[in-house]
Amino acid sequence: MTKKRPEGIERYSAPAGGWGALKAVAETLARQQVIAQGTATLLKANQPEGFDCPGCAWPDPKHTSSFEFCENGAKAITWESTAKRAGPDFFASNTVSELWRWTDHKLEDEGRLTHPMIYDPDTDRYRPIEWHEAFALIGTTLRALPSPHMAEFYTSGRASNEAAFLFQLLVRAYGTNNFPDCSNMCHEATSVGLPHSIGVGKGTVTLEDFDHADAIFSFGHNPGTNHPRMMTTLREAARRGVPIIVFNPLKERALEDFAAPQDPVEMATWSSTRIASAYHQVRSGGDLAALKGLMKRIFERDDADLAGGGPGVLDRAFIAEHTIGLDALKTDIEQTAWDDILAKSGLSFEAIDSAADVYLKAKKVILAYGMGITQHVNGTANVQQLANFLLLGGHIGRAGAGICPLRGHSNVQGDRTVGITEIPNEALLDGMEKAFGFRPPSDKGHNAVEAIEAIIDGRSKALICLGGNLAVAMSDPEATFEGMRKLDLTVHLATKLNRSHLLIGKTSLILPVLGRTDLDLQASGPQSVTVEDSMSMVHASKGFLAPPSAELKSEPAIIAGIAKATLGSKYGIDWDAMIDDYDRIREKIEVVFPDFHEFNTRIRQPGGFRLSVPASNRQWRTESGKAQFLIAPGLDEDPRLREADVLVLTTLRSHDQYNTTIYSLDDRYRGVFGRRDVIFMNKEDLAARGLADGDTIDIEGVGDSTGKSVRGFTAVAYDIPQGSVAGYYPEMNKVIALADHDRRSGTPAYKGIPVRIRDASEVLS
Ligand SMILES: Nc1nc2c(c(=O)[nH]1)N[C@H]1C(S)=C(S)[C@@H](COP(=O)(O)OP(=O)(O)OC[C@H]3O[C@@H](n4cnc5c(=O)[nH]c(N)nc54)[C@H](O)[C@@H]3O)O[C@H]1N2
Ligand SMILES: Nc1nc2c(c(=O)[nH]1)N[C@H]1C(S)=C(S)[C@@H](COP(=O)(O)OP(=O)(O)OC[C@H]3O[C@@H](n4cnc5c(=O)[nH]c(N)nc54)[C@H](O)[C@@H]3O)O[C@H]1N2
Ligand SMILES: [Mo]
Repeated sequence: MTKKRPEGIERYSAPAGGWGALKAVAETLARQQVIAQGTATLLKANQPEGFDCPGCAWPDPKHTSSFEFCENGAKAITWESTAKRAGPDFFASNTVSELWRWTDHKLEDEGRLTHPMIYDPDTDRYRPIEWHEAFALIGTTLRALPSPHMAEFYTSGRASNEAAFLFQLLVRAYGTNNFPDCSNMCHEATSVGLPHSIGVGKGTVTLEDFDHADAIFSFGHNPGTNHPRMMTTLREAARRGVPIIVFNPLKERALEDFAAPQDPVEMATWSSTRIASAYHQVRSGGDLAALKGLMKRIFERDDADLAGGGPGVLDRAFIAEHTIGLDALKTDIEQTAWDDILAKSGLSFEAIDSAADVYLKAKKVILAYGMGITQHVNGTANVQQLANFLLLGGHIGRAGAGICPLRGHSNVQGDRTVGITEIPNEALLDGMEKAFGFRPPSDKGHNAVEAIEAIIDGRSKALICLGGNLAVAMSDPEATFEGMRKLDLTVHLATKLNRSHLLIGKTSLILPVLGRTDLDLQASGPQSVTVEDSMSMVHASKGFLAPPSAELKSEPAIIAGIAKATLGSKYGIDWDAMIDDYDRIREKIEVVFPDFHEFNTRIRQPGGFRLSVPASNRQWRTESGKAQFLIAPGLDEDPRLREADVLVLTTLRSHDQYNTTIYSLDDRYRGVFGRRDVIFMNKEDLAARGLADGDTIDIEGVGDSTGKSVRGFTAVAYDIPQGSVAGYYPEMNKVIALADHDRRSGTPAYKGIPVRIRDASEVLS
């Protein structure tokens, strides 16, 4: 007799994709009441004359072919192009205190924001305000601050290059580098780690490289949900017989087995393609050990080959010409014992050996990675070890090979490129001076964690958010919420209502923006914006839907409005001209960042253009002028993990969510339906605590996160390595302290939080 599973928990054994994905899209269209225009909207995604899909940063084949079917892209698009509206009537009938009790899903599901709104303390409601009054209020408050460093300017990665560039211009002209951005919570470990390794903080591969790779390594990402169009690429590679080696604690369905909804044969025959040729369930936080194991095996094989009179297995010509640091790396790896590698990674010697074997047989290796690598206290070290691994075989800077960080938001990479950074370099400052005639401040500003700390301490008094849901995305929401409620000014440029907007300061404003799909009409006619994908391709995006309300403004127009009210004629910047015609913004981008030369011409070519990535051509812009093998001594990610009874919590996105946006409570491929209050656990870990599948549990943070907890969740027996547990983001953020972050990049350690788990009936100490 099979035991009854907890409510809403089932086993999903079909391939990912397939008919289930098509059904999900139909349901999404219906729920968002966009059936008539919805299909037409979807067909304009990622077309030469269409808009860029806001779902993820995976490139499309030159943005010239028909849109690849993508269930989660469809969800992102319909969520934005919904017929539902949250207008003045809605705000008049709900107090902020009432709205606070709504779920995150319900807040956003009310629909698109239609009017600029200001909080009225007398009624505890948001009420409409005229745009010019809103701008004046923001300008007056910002000017009244004793120092520009007392304001924080957050960017979420949907903002276009044009919006982000104007935002950094406003902020630098105002006088600070306080640029917390979503990248600080995401791929910051890449931005900090890779420049030392290979001289650039971006990926080196293009989509075409995947056609030529003969081995693909995948670390810590879940493309079936988060980069679904990557599945087309992985599927093609798998069908060509390319080994795909996955390192992930969870058996993500799409990485195992995938049915392509565009493939008539697979759809008609209910067949599918096996994706991973080998699936290694590394322990959460065990990647450093796994990578050192892989490299140890490569060095051992190299030594053996040399001893036998062979040439060795490393790419010695490449290493000699292009790298430094090999000997130090080898010493470090040799000092790392196999026993420790196996214990920390949770993998067998045979598993590591077989993966090393695939690597050594391949001539061209691509390594793709996501949040499973970056969101750890040693995220930067993880990223640098990935680079070491590739450099041993010369797999960077040649066709068919390279490193492929999977960026998150659709333009998070572009926002960084056009100046959203708390640490401006000389080139950026010089460029700004050349373009606008003033030299911006050079002192380091706040990243996301530092901004929240400053807000909590009362050192920062104003927060302006270009999109996003910072308070919910960040660790330790309770402390973050309390801090934000002490602000003098909160301003949110947003498409939809979320919890961050309900954290009321002395003055609080919500400013509704046009989205990607909306027509953006300015004085010179309809405007395009530009975005950069994970592979450094820049292309245009042009919305075409009638905006949800005539009151909406574009992000660039709102930023210009704030700028004029705050800065007046300071530095003689012609904000109006840039809004009348976004070509004028792009002309300035080109002056600041010469890589964008002939920007307005090249962006009009179908497919756009690729920004230069020097490492792709084996030009290394590092301190030494070479690619650098870098060491990360030891293996212990975190000594707290050695304490008794401690498990490592990793936090995940469900299939039906976009970051803090929760589309529904289902997570189809993991077999979870109608709920998110679950923790996936290994059955041995359950048994060791006297727990069973379905028991109610409490989760409490350890170390920096001591005192943070979540109670009353349900334990679910799951295929996950012993010692690792998983729960959903953002629910689990309550267990994570702000101090729990990568020591070098500040990226919160969302994937490696030490916790204790107990039966909810036991009183926690
Ligand atoms: N539909 C949809 N698309 C999205 C998003 C979304 O929320 N929804 N978010 C966007 C954003 S901002 C981002 S950053 C990306 C995120 O894309 P991913 O990086 O795929 O995001 P996560 O859900 O955080 O999943 C990380 C994966 O890492 C695995 N993992 C967890 N811990 C570890 C570990 O210690 N080691 C290893 N090797 N693996 C581990 C998990 O099992 C999971 O498969 O997606 C973008 N695209
Ligand atoms: N525990 C845990 N926490 C995490 C993570 C994790 O894996 N685990 N992941 C982290 C990562 S990778 C990221 S990137 C952050 C995400 O952090 P954010 O980027 O701050 O969060 P989102 O949920 O993407 O923001 C959603 C809101 O953006 C607004 N929005 C949507 N489209 C637009 C638009 O076109 N313009 C404007 N102005 N606003 C728009 C809507 O109002 C919507 O409510 O979360 C981080 N937090
Ligand atoms: Mo992200």
